[in-house]
Amino acid sequence: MTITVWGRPEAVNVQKVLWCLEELGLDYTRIDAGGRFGGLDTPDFLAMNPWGRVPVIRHDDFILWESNTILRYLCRTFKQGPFASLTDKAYYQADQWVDWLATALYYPAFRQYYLYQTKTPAAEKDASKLAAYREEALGPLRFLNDQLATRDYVVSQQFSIADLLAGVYVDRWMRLDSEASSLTHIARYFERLSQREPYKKTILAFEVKPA
Ligand SMILES: N[C@@H](CCC(=O)N[C@@H](CS)C(=O)NCC(=O)O)C(=O)O
Repeated sequence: MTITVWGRPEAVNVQKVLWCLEELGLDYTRIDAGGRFGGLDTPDFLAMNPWGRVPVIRHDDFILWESNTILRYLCRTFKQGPFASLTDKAYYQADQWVDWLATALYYPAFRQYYLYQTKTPAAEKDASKLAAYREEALGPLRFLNDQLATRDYVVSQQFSIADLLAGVYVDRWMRLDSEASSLTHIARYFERLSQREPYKKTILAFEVKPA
């Protein structure tokens, strides 16, 4: 059995997949692709993902792209580690949060704030624009904060694939926003995740700072 992942290790969507593989305790090979490594427009890469984005995963001869689909595939194919006792209902409850995190929190609200913070040089940052993006991101972040007031992980007391999205976004929030800790349940959740070796290795090991 071989698993190969194409993607640069600091990219949000790639990190979710690498973190998942580490949680599952699977061996895999990662190949640099995208960003400064390029390679997304070659015929070989486009044959795997015609949309030309990372991550892409190959499990033996099975190829998949779209990070959240990859997470669903991995946790259902390899029912081990934190997914060892996953029931169908628990899976769908987690998947509901995957969709919410991807569509209500990340696109476009949090992504807009995150990209502006990390890509726009300090001297070019417009304070009112930054404040408006931040306010937009705070809507779903406050909702997530309330959810985390009564449980250790996004869905329940059990780690799930929803945490693989939330954990990556929360990492950016905590490291980019000077007042991030005011969302106290998110801050505690970040501390909790930060104890996990797979999180340290695939998320915390990479620098995140405002441009
Ligand atoms: N919806 C896709 C988004 C894929 C995507 O946009 N990936 C980014 C990296 S996070 C990418 O390939 N950017 C071009 C590049 O890295 O050169 C997913 O979740 O996999």
